[in-house]
Amino acid sequence: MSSDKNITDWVNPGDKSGEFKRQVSSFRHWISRENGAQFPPEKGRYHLYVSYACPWVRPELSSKTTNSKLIVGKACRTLITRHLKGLEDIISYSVVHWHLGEGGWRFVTKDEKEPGENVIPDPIAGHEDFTHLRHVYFESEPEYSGRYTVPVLYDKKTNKIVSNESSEILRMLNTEFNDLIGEEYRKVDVYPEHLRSKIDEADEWTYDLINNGVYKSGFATTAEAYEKNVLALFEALDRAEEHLASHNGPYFFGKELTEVDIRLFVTLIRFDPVYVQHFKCNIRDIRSGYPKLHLWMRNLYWQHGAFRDTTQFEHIKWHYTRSHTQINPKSITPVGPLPHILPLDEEVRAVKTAVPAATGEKA
Ligand SMILES: N[C@@H](CCC(=O)N[C@@H](CS)C(=O)NCC(=O)O)C(=O)O
Repeated sequence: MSSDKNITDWVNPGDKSGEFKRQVSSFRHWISRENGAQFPPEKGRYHLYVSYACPWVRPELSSKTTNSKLIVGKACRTLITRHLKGLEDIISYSVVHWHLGEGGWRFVTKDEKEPGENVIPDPIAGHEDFTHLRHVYFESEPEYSGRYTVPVLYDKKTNKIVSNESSEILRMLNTEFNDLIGEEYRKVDVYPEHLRSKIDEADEWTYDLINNGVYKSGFATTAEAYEKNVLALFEALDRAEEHLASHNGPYFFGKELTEVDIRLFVTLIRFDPVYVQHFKCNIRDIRSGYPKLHLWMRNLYWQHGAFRDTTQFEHIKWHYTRSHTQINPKSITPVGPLPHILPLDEEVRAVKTAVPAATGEKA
């Protein structure tokens, strides 16, 4: 990113539409099992740089779960997949500091203690002087001029970034390490052949209107851009709610957990705690406005360590409310909603009254 730009310039200041346009990822190599591949799957060779704050990331899961008012675990797409596929001993990971400041994501210093596992200085040998993720980008490409985004899949052998595109990283983790993992993990397939066209179709609208829709609403710098995007976002949430109502869960496509669950979860888990107020996505919230989505999300969270343990609400809330000073200049983090996620068998009052069957109670 050139030095005359601010990190908070999510919308190009010269862009009269006021609309946020996400940049295209620049590192698009693939780890591949094919003979002669430039990046073959190997135990211990690759590293994931992630942020617990960012829905695009994929942190790791641990067996122990902390569940207090403010801490609930750690999250993200690529990390969820890493855990589901049993790749913990094969691909290492580390987490950047939750604050996104000038110069982009930074690593914690040796003396800093932030919540969550693996929030550590850059652990790669030779990176002792790297204070920011941008140093990893420059190491790979000295002339790099884009944004320094997470996640980054990094090759420790060649000191190159393999990919900074989470949807592609997710697919690599799903299949390309299958020769290195046990049978129980090999059979986990979040992009199964028979559901591919449905997954692709769902990914398309859920990505544009929901995952990116919250950002397009929140980063808009004109009322027109905001209103257009927030209305489209809620229409898409209505569509997802109807979809779930017509499928027998617990997952988006019924009995099989797919990448649609992973991709949608990371946005919906942030919805009530952050997007409702910070990005003005407040036509409804999930807990009182979308009973099916709410139940689907809580099922993933409470029944699967891969989702729960990768959700770190402190990183999530602090990141958005204290990094986006163009939206929240005083950096005050709203306390609620409390709890950040409801237990599986509890509903907010409005839902209990309207849909008694949701909790099994009589009206
Ligand atoms: N296409 C990328 C987008 C990733 C992305 O936008 N990451 C955000 C965090 S959610 C980021 O790192 N932003 C930092 C910046 O733009 O300076 C992906 O899906 O992997």
